[in-house]
Amino acid sequence: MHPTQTHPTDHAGTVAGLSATTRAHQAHSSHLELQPATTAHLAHLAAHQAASAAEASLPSRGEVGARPTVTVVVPARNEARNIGHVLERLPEGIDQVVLVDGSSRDDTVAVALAVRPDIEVVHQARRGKGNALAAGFEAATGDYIVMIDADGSMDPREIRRYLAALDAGADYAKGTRFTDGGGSDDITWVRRTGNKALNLTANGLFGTRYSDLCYGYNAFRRSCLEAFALPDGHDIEAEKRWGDGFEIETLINVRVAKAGLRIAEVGSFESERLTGESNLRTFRDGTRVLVTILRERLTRSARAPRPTAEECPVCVAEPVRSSA
Ligand SMILES: Nc1nc2c(ncn2[C@@H]2O[C@H](COP(=O)(O)OP(=O)(O)O)[C@@H](O)[C@H]2O)c(=O)[nH]1
Ligand SMILES: [Mg+2]
Repeated sequence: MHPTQTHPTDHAGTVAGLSATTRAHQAHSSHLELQPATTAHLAHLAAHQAASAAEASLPSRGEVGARPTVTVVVPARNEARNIGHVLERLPEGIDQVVLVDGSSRDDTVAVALAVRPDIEVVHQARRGKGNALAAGFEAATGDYIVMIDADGSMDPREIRRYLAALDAGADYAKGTRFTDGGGSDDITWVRRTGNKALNLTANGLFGTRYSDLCYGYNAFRRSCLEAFALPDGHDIEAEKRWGDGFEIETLINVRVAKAGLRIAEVGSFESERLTGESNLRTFRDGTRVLVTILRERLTRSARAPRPTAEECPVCVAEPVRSSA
């Protein structure tokens, strides 16, 4: 269990040009985090911090250790026509951007390097978005790690909301299309219904209150990587391993909850992918998600007692829904 703690050198606290009111609120918020706070207080706090942070770019890095560093991991497979749009919209001040190329047959890598010459290109050993993310996380050096798709469906400017949620005390900031500040132009009726059913199943089995189990725009403290316990992203194996496919988000969500980490939900709007076709096959991948939920439930740590709201205030018991 992580202790409730303050983060004196956080993003919201170091964004240049914040108003005096905001600074006063932040001083108050540091105090609040030491108290047995109610989830309502914390929800209000996170929303306020998110809104404040949204007004500015990320702070420049400045002195080493002045604030948590940020890595953005972008899995991409044949996204040459979309990747530039995403990279151009990343907020300034990101410390590291990792592109994980899934053996693209188009110019994804060349376009990414042209738009962002400092991007680090990583190759994955096996197939699938999950394997791509595992390989990307291994290359990530940031204190905070953001995962965002390359198809243009997720707005990079929302990254500030996620970082504000981490600054407010969450270990894991989980994007959701189904809350205030969220929505989707990309999800079909079948996928929405399947996601809802899988979401209910996971919540029932793990005591979580996720509202969007299968969404891939999330951010987390690097300390979460231990709880993710993903298969080695660079281990060359012929067969696909659990976690290598589109079940990756579910695997992460469930393992974070099992580890008792602090989870905040962050409203996010999903647009249609800019061009091209989704790689996801609804029934094949939906089945993998369901099997993942059941497998995770059968492992021993799944029966660990859930943290109470007091032990884990910004968490699965009552997710914070930031709006920015
Ligand atoms: N590196 C890599 N990226 C992938 C792979 N499969 C999907 N992606 C990327 O993962 C993101 C989400 O995939 P997408 O096809 O849009 O799925 P959807 O959003 O669920 O419809 C996109 O950026 C894809 O390019 C893969 O096997 N390897
Ligand atoms: Mg997509």
